[in-house]
Amino acid sequence: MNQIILITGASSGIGAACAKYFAQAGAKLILAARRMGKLQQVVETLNIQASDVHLIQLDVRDRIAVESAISHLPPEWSHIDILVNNAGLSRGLDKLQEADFQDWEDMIDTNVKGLLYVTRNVLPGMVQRNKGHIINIGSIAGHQTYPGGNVYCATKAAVKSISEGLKLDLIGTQVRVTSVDPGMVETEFSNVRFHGDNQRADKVYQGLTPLTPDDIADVIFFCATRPPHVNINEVILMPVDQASATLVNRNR
Ligand code: NDP
Ligand code: 8X3
Repeated sequence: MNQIILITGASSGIGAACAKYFAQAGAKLILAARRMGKLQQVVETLNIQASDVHLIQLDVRDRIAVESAISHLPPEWSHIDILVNNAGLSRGLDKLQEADFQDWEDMIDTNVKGLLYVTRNVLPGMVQRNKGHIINIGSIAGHQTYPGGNVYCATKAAVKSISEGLKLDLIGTQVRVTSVDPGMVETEFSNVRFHGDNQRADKVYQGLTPLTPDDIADVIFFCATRPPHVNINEVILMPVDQASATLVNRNR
């Protein structure tokens, strides 16, 4: 695969698994996240030459930093073929009337505005070259709202609308748009949601077999490697033990 892929949120979970899948296929990787040390740890696990990976310490919530990072890419890294908009998080699982304002800011600024900032800076080059693929990581939370999910679900519903809007706006170009929308995947997601309460996070996956980050990366890789005339618009996947956002079999 002679392509350059930018993966946001590559320091953990689904983003790190995507780095592995695309590295194995010979892609050149631009990996972005806030925790540079974790990005470096991910790179150490990859079978990749140092010249085939470019790390960016980036907070996608910072519009100026995003613009600067993309516009200052070395020329050999500037023609991005695939963007995986994966950076995202949930904060809290509280009733709306009791929720924390900062949790809302974190989710909306990262999952919606951050995704838009990165896309807005990468997409003009794709349109100009008439080639590229935007892969957004949505969620079943964008399709179904669950108790306490209010704002997180709203951000993922926004991702769904943004993906659909992009597909409309890109008609007439060869740029592809895909939304990959998982159910429960065991990553740092629940630790982040519960502000480091690992016991509460572990309970989310108790008694069931959740999806793994590799399961999602496998689907993302499949979407990215279809013939150029094929656009996979949306993939929804969940564990066999999950039937909806709230109906889960915990009898494993
Ligand atoms: P993780 O917490 O393991 O990974 C999240 C990644 O996002 C990390 O690499 C983190 O890096 C990065 N990130 C968070 N905030 C920012 C920021 N402001 N700027 C840059 N990077 C950021 O969770 P997942 O792998 O599960 O999550 C990846 C995506 O998948 C998210 O969009 C999530 O909503 C979505 N998703 C997850 C599901 C699940 O059940 N796990 C199901 C459906 C969708 P760092 O902290 O270093 O910045
Ligand atoms: C993550 C899946 O069900 O916790 O988006 O919202 S869920």
